[in-house]
Amino acid sequence: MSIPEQQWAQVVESPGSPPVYKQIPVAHPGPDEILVKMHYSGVCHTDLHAMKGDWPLPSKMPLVGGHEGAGIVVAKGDLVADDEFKIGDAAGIKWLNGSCLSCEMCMQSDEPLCPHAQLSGYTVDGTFQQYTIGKAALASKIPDGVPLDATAPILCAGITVYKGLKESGARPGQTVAIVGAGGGLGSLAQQYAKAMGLRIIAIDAGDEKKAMCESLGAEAYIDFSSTEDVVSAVKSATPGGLGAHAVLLLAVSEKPFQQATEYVRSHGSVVAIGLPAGAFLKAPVFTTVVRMISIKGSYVGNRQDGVEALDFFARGLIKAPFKRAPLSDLGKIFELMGEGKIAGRYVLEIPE
Ligand code: 8ID
Ligand code: ZN
Repeated sequence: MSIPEQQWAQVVESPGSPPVYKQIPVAHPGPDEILVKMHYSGVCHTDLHAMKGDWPLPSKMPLVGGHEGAGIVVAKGDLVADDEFKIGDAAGIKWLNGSCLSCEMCMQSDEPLCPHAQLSGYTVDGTFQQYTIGKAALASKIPDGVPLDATAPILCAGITVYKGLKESGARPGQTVAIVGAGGGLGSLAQQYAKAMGLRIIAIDAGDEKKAMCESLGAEAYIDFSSTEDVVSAVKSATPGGLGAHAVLLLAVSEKPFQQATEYVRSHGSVVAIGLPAGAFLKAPVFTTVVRMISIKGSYVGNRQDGVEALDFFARGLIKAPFKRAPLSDLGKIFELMGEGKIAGRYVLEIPE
């Protein structure tokens, strides 16, 4: 397999400037790394945060973004055994590109919390290019026979919401309110929630997202842009009007992060996953205590969460809509995403 010296990539030159589609050199994998020829990459709202530079976490610049990459291994370092990855294997590059595997966090399978974690499309170049490098230990094995385009969004959105649902502690038959249900994470959250036997209240805006949420399994759709009292609307959509057993916060705006404890059921949990810039979680101490509400964050997933989320998908339980577009369209997709106009996920076709 011949690997070129140069490749097409979307490059953000400085924070806040749109990506530039241009040729850059192909990198060579280190001893513990694989080089993956990208076939598809999902576009996550995290990539837009990275472009804007709106998080309190410095990124590399210039930056090739992207962290939902599905493709084929075309080269690997000497330390990568064949039972890890062989040339020709399908592989996924995720947000967690690499971690030290020896710190306390890594030792207890909290790799995303490793202080030395390397992040695809943030601290190292990501999947908006033809050839991406990943540490073999953290790259995902993609199960045989699954389509690589639909697999791409599983690699961040799918794993993240699957982990978030587990962290919520919600049990089969209970109700989860999904805030930002019409977006990339939200569309997958509904499918995972359904597969896990949960009942779903979807919260987002507009009729296109309403239709999508209803087709994905939501029992109720609450349009935050036209509903005067979202809190009462969520409560009245739950059995007994007691509120949702769990709330998954996936929105990229602060308000729902302040509001969720008002419609979560007593002894329920609020799981923050979305990362709106500069936002704060806020809840009254009194009601949080006397209603025994848990508020927690959830951040991507560990290696086993990845295996499990991909397995749900490979078994045909997860079918979320996505739109395909060429890699050259990334700038336009960022604009639509910033305006909240994307129902589901965009998946970029990486040129051969
Ligand atoms: O590990 C993590 N915690 C993790 C992993 C991946 C992504 C966190 N994220 C973060 C992203 O960085 C981003 O901040 O999750 C957030 C959502 O990512 P996404 O699903 O890729 O974004 P999207 O497709 O743009 O969807 C966001 C949805 O939120 C809705 C929008 O209409 C859109 O459909 N929304 C907004 I903005 N305000 C809302 C509100 N008040 C709302 N929905 C309900 N109520
Ligand atoms: Zn992501």
